Amino acid sequence: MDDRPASTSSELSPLTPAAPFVDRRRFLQAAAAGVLVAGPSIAANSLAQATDSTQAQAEKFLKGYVETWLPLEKALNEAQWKAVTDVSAEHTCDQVARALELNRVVAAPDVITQVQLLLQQREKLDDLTVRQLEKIRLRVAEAPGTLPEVVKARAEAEAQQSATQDSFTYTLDSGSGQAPTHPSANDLDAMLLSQIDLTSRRRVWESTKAIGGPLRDGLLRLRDLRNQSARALGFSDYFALQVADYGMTTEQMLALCDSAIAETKPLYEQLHAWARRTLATRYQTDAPSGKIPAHWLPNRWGQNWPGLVQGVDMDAPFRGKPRAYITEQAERFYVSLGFPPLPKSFYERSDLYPVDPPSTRKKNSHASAWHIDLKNDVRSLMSIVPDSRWFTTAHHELGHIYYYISYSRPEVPYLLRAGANRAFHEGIGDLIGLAAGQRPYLKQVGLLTPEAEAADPVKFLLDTALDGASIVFLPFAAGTMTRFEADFYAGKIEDGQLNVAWWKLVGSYQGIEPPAERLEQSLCDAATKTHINDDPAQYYDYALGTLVKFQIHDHICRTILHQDPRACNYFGNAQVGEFLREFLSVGATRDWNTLLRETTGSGLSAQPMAAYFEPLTAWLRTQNDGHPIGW
Ligand code: X8Z
Ligand code: ZN
Repeated sequence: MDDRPASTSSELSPLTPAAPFVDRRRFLQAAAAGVLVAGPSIAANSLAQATDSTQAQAEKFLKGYVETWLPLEKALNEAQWKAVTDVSAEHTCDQVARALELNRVVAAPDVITQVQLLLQQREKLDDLTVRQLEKIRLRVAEAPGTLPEVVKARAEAEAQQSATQDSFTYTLDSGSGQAPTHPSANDLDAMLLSQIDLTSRRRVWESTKAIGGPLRDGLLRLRDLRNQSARALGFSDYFALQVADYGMTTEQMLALCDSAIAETKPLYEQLHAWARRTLATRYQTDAPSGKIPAHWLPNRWGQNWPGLVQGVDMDAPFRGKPRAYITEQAERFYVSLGFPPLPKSFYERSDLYPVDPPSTRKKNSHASAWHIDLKNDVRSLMSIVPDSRWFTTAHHELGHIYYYISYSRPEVPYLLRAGANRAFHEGIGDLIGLAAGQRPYLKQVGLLTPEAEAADPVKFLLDTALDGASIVFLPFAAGTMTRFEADFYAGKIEDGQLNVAWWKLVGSYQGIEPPAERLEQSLCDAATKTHINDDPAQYYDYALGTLVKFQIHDHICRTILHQDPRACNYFGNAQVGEFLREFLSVGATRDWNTLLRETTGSGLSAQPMAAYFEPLTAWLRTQNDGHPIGW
């Protein structure tokens, strides 16, 4: 039974709709200057029939829009897929050409005019129609046809930035006079996880940061081009445009993120104090009394801290398993909940593994999920090696894939084949990842060593708090990343101060410091994080997705499974599957706040996440007794 009242004081700040984005003055000026000339286009006839009702006009407009947009969108997705799975000048060029072709039509000046005119009469339109028009409005601001030069320059700069990033070769100095090596991102991550010599660790960490320098100028240029697009449609900057998809302002989003950080900060401080002593013991040196040096941590950005808990070696059961096992076992979990098996084309078209030599093909090393045609062509890009991190990531990516599959049905218009919001999309796979990390399930499928099975439950909880999207992750996602991008697009960071601004945030939110001063011209540490380049101004999606994950998990455990949220088993439970499909299958046709409330009985809240880790806080306080807390 869900006994929590519908609205509790622990809910994060209530949301009010963001101010309408339409800058009437700018729009009318453009119209007067003759910029908004209707040419032959998808919208040309839709408002012509004065006798039609506004609703009928809108429907006609949407029909024409979708008919033109969908094939072009599919062609662009195909071109982008080729560009990220096989970086080449030809694929980059093709991607730019497809993007321009799409933009010319879907963000044409007359589309802008018609969408704005229709939205001015929103009270005459049904909810589903308004939602679709809103999606077009936001899409238009990505590439307004009124600024053709900017749109072209941006498409080229985006493609170039991705190509620079995805083709980057890491170089690791041996430190012993021998020739440097060229490890993959996976190799570097494995070294950060296992090496205990601090000099070697620093070399590895620094080599992971070398990618930032070549991306610096492109990022600055992209900031300006992205801002110009968004501002042309009345948004204060590009960050505000991305946040508008939640119906929120930048200030509301930052306040929401800050309150989630504040709610979990006492536990983060305890974890931080415990981790710096644990790491100091591992490296046989003194524990810092303040910030943790970045190269001490087992992740390039300190966004999670896996492998610190003794007796909880989650990688052991994966050693020696075939790499195909990772995705197939994740698929079995979804299928056990009543989701369909993945289409055959998923396995034929996805790119799931690192490139095997002798091939020299370059591909993006970060995981992603793709909905190529907004129907049943679903694919994933990964670089799976059999370990626990890729196991969690595979569940995350299949979460996106099963979301795509669930809302690809005739009742959901193509324009609304998206998550209730982007955080929902990120949260679903993480939810199943959290469920697949529970000991009863791991034991059932033979993924629990006897040692881990015997470990104190609090040790398991500790590992969950440190790893994945959880307590350690929040200050990075909701703090460092979100604040950096908000400030960056708002013009609050000077071009010559990117590293200074980045490390100030890392220091204050995460309590982490670089091993030495970071030079400004040759390095750009923010740009080492792929999302800053190719998924801009959206990282709060993961922070809010983390809250959504714990909120839904808590609800499932309490009201469907009647099991302890920290030791439960979803596997094979059809009722859990039905519950999930009910809200996944509506896509973006419903207001996300209402949907979350109907689904879990509460608005967005960090409380279920804090409650999940409650036993850990008491344990850490005892462990840290007498030691400094904070930085
Ligand atoms: O980027 C991702 C996914 C793809 S949507 C693998 N994640 C964030 C990251 O790696 O930084 C998942 C958790 C956070
Ligand atoms: Zn994701």
